[in-house]
Amino acid sequence: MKLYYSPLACSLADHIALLEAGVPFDSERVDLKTKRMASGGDLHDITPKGYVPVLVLDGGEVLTENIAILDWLASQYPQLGGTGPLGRFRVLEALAFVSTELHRSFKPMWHASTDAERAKAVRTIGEHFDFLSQGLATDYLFGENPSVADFYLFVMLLWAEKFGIDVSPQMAGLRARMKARPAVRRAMENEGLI
Ligand SMILES: N[C@@H](CCC(=O)N[C@@H](CS)C(=O)NCC(=O)O)C(=O)O
Repeated sequence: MKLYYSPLACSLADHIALLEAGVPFDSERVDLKTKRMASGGDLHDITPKGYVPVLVLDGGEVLTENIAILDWLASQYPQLGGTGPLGRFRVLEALAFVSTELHRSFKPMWHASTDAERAKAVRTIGEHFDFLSQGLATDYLFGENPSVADFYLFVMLLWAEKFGIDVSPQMAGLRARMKARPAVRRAMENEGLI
């Protein structure tokens, strides 16, 4: 398997998942502005979508879209997924929320935008984190072990930290617990974040 990633991009969730699973994999860094890969190639040669994450499977199939990649990883390494009859769907529900609500809300923070757009984004992001905090009584979203949804949420919590957005004690606690995990430290070291 080979993961194409960019430091602190949403592909960090997949990077963490692979290291948490403890499986061998290759990875290659991509410059998102130029689409140049560390080896010198162009990301468009791997996928015409031109964004990360991209996971190339051992059979050569190219998998894109974070929800699909993370769900596929959880299907291969069940310790990264949910449990019980609705387990997979609760994790997918959380992945979709993180992707289509939280991740999308950060766009004005990363791209050219007005002060008003950024202020609105900060409010919306805060509401989404508060929603996830409600009733969160366990260390991670689905119990005492993290799932792929926690890995994606963690990236959003790192983005909140980067942009100085306050989060609830529950979200701050989840972020701190994630940061303390050896696989998370390794992923962040590999990406040059620590
Ligand atoms: N729909 C994609 C979006 C992924 C995405 O937004 N990737 C960002 C990094 S977090 C990216 O590569 N942006 C560069 C670009 O779109 O040119 C997914 O859910 O995987």
